[in-house]
Amino acid sequence: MVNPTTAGKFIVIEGLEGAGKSSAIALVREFLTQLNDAEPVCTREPGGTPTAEKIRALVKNVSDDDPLCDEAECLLMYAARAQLVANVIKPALANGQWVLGDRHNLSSLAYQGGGRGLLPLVQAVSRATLGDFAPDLTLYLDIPPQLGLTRAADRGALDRIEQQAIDFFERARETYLTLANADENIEIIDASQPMAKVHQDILAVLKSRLTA
Ligand code: Z5A
Repeated sequence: MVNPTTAGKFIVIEGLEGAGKSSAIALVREFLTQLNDAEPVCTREPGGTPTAEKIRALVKNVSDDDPLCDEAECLLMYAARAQLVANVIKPALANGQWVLGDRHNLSSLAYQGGGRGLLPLVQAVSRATLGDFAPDLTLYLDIPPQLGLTRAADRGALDRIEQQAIDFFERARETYLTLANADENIEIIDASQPMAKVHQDILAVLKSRLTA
């Protein structure tokens, strides 16, 4: 069982760029607030604590004369996550609060594991830093990379990771789907649909998983 000693639950939204995580998070936040009569603690990854936010700035804006190697990128993602889990997520859950995460471990498995081809390293570091700690429910917003990147580009300049070649995102998506299909705590939402339909599907999952 996940988080056996806590009353709060950890809900995570995942997906490639442009999948619509921002509006999905607003919707889920509203749902959880009504469900529990209390706002969930909202986190984002990488980031969410002062130290983890410094790591976020580091991985997103790397200087050209000292490119970040893939292994360092992976370890920095886990350094940020370890801080967030220890100092924010676990204390909130232990306090009976619900936590709503913008990305979590599945992002590292998909991006660094699938995209960068570092799955054995990611799995080893994940085990070493998180043990069997995992979200109670993850909504994976599935979108073809080309469509997601077009949406993300319409929103503004792309960052370092967003500028990867399309096959990087194809591999990340494949990993997301493989892992989601093997885990009953991950629900796949078709995020290529119009936003109203995506939100309808999200609400249906939340109702059946959290209020049944
Ligand atoms: N990363 C990693 O590599 N490893 C890890 O372990 C972790 C993260 C945790 C974080 O960047 C980067 O770090 C991310 C993965 C990597 N990078 N990449 N590439 P971030 O936090 O800055 O960005 P993000 O996580 O990718 O999220 P975002 O950009 O804030 O959200 P989004 O889901 O990608 O997109 P959105 O803003 O919600 O939507 C994009 C646009 O599409 C927007 O204008 C919407 O109005 C529109 N949209 C959304 N849904 C629809 C539908 N259904 N129809 C039409 N238009 C829509």
